[in-house]
Amino acid sequence: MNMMLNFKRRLIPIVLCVLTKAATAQELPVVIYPQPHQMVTETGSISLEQAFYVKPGSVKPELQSLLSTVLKLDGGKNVLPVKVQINKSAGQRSGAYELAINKTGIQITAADDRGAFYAAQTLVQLANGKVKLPFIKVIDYPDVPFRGTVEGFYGDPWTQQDRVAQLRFYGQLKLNTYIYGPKDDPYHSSPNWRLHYPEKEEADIKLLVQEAKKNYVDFVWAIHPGKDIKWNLEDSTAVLKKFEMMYGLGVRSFAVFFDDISGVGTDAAKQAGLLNYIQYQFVNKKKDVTPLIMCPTEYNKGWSDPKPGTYLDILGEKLDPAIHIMWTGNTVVADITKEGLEWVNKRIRRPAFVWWNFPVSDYVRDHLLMGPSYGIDIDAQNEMSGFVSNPMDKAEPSKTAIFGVALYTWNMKSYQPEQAWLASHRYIMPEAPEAFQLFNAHNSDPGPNGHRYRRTESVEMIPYTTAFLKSLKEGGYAAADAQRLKAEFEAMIAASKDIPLKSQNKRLVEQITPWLAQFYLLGKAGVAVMDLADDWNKKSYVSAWDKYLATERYLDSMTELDQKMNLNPYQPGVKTGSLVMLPFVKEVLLTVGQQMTAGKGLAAAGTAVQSSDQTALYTNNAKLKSQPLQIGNQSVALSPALETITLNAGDYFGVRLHPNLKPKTLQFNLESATLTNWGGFESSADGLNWVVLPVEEKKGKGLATAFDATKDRYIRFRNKSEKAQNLYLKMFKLEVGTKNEADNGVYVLDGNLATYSTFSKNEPRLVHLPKDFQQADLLLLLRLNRESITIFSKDKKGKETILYEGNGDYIKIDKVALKKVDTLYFKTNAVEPLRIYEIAKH
Ligand code: LOG
Repeated sequence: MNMMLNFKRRLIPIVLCVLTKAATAQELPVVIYPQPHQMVTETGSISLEQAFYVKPGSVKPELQSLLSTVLKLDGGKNVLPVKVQINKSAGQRSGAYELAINKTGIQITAADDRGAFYAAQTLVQLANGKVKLPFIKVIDYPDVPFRGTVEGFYGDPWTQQDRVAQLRFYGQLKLNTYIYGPKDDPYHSSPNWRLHYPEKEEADIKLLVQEAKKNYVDFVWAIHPGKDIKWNLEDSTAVLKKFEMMYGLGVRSFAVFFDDISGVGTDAAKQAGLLNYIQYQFVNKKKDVTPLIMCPTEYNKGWSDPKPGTYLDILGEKLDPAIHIMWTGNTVVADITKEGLEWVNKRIRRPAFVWWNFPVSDYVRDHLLMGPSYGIDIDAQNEMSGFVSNPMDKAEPSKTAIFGVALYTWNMKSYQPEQAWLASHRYIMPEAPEAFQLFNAHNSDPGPNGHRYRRTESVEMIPYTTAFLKSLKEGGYAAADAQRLKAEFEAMIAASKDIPLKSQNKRLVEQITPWLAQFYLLGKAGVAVMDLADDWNKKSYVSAWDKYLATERYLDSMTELDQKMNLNPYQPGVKTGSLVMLPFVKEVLLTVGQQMTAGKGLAAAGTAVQSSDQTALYTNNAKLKSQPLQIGNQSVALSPALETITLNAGDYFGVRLHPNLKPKTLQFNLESATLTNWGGFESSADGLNWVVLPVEEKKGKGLATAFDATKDRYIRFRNKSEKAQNLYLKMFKLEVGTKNEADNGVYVLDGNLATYSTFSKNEPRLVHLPKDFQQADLLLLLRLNRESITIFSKDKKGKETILYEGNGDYIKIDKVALKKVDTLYFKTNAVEPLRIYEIAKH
């Protein structure tokens, strides 16, 4: 699924096959985004000091104002004409145009006003930052008729300012479609889809429609009535009435969404009936409304009934052929392939209108998806009527991916994902393109998720991280790789400062701020860990331990930030570099750590954790089988899912706990009014014998506390009825504690630096030493935060002998001083917890 991309870091503008006949050596090649279908530059140019003339009234005002941003239109001597003609000869498709610049002036011939606007956009890109316009001939048109975005995610909808900025961006990149359908707008969906928008929202929408018009973008207003629609005349009329209200605000494009619903609303024939009704009663009557778009309930192959004559075939047969049907691909979040589209097109009897679920992040809210738009088939042009990207709730950062979608949908065959991505950085953040690129390169994979959708990340670094780790594990030190990696971590620190400092796009910076902060810490942790490896290689042990602790402090800060920022109830936290760079830092830390203690402790004793011991998801339900767990210090939760979950008879989901953990409280929200009529909570010690777990519950929400804390390891919810049932997995969270306050020795003598024992002022520690430790020189690896500790022994009468007092982290106690004692005692006045990582034989 993940095609590997080979990115070259190049920041000079990428030449996308431009035919440049006579560019002189000093001139940069002409680059236009999206790449025109034909563009020929000729010898000669016109100075931008030249005065131009547009015949009054010959062009639309928005075209006039666009042209005036780069051309002197105020007349003067020796003026050259700008001639604009609307003429079908320029191509049949809306947006097609021809642009010629030569010694007689500028000529634009376009299929429609949108085409003329696009010609002017091309002209603006030709002129921007230049002193002259090249003689040129451009023949251009879009490959996909409807191109743009669908604001169709869950979570905070975009703000008015975000949307205005998006519409302008679309105009510049020749995108013509913006579908308004944020799941969390109650007037788009249930319960309020039948109602008027409040005045303020109405005014905002009116303004947006105007802004969209100025940018030749169709503002498509979508309704999502399926959760509670009744298939009667009253509700059909309610939809029509709502559309009339929106029409009154200026909206001329409409959609009806039936995704993510259950119950009577999912009936294909009824849905088609409603859409056809709108087609006849509204669209056909209005004359100035663009083709209707509908999102089906079975909107991807994975969730479609494959049997002939079922849902998709019914839609295909019954839905008026003028109406578009949306499709997300083989799964909810998926690559778009020609074959995949062919499969659905046969059933729906028309080319699908692609709803691409990228870079949407509503199912992985702790990640940013800043990577290239790849996995979209450049042979699929004829299989689609439209292509819209569902973006992140963060509008500005989504532009990176949308830029790629603009290039892809305009000129598909020429589309190169990685080159488009490289170009996007300069286009979106011209003040700091290198920093933005570096940030994006390490913030692209969504992490493990229920949709099993993954992206490449940190591609350029993988050869270095792989080679370095391999050598490190074999006891070597790959110096050149180390140097490259350290430089990358340093660049990450610099980028995290450069972006906010230099970028003019304050909104973008604001929206990625938590990730920038996290990126900074990752850079710091990376530099520290590379220094650790270097010190270790040079046998500078004391300094190495210092670097070990420094790395860990940065990692701790990352954990802390992850627990404090972006606290949404779905996937809280802030992840960065989570596919390659962060695991690399942790792996180096662990590897050097193991080498520090290798052969010196009880390394072999019980460090390997049985996989059957690990806390894990426990389910037999197909839709949930990849649902990630959110494991915290004192909790284990299933990551919430956005869509309806159908549990077949006997289906269950829950968790299996590590044997050392005990369940305390289960909190759940499954949003089903009839939950306990058909399902129940259960617990078990072995996954075989189950007992009913009593719960306090109301409308699918509630808690359970009556656990057998010593025995219960499995906790689940099960459909006990005879038939399939629906629910929403909003929350399934178990508060847990540890069974036995573990013997400090377990953590301190395990030869594993990843585990440690903590202690502070009022909780002194003791560690029983095994026999072979009692007569050995000992090395103690601690973290004291510059506080001091006392380590002492006691004789039979309780008399204390101090073995160490001070604030060193790397402490040696020799066997002579130790005098064969079997217990070490630790005491501190520090308030913040201190750590004992390891006691090793030295
Ligand atoms: C929703 C959409 C959501 C997306 C990604 C469609 C047609 N509907 O699973 O609102 O943003 O997936 O989470 C969806 O994709 N449901």
